[in-house]
Amino acid sequence: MKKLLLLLTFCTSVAFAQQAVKPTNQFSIGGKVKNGSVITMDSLKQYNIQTIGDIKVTDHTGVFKHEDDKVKGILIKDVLSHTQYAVSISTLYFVFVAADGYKVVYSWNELYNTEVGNHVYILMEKNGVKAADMKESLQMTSMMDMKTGRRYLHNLDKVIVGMVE
Ligand SMILES: Nc1nc2c(c(=O)[nH]1)N[C@H]1C(S)=C(S)[C@@H](COP(=O)(O)O)O[C@H]1N2
Ligand SMILES: [Mo]
Repeated sequence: MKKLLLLLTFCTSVAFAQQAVKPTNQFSIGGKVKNGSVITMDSLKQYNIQTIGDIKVTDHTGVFKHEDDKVKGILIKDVLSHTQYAVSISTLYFVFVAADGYKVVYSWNELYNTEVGNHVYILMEKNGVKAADMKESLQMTSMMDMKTGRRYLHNLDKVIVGMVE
């Protein structure tokens, strides 16, 4: 019985543990695209870096976790602008996948056809630290979200373009 309890405790703690961070310094864009590509930390420097300001990060339930200051970033739709799609754009969605497997979704219309898309960034700097020196490496944020933690994705590894069937 004691052994069983120990095993159970172990299993639950593994299930709830946040995975160790794996810094990424590039991400791929693939899926329903005509031209797959790899975006490196270096190639991001060619884009317009905007001063975003401060962001209060909540957890997924809305409880305040921490604040990031002096945030600077690049609009994700600028980075995706070189990508050509193989299908009708209104059915498209983007799955942003982190190195630990955490995933967030945006639709094409959300990014290009609503105000939300004007505030979805890849962070290039926060709290005076450059992205290359952050443990979160390539990090994304959707500034207009109500619960900012949900789509505050650390260690972006790939973008998979999908289509609703
Ligand atoms: N790669 C990755 N990003 C992630 C998560 C994760 O597990 N892995 N958790 C998300 C959740 S649920 C929250 S609330 C925030 C928490 O941000 P913090 O870890 O910087 O406090 O990160 C988000 N981004
Ligand atoms: Mo969370």
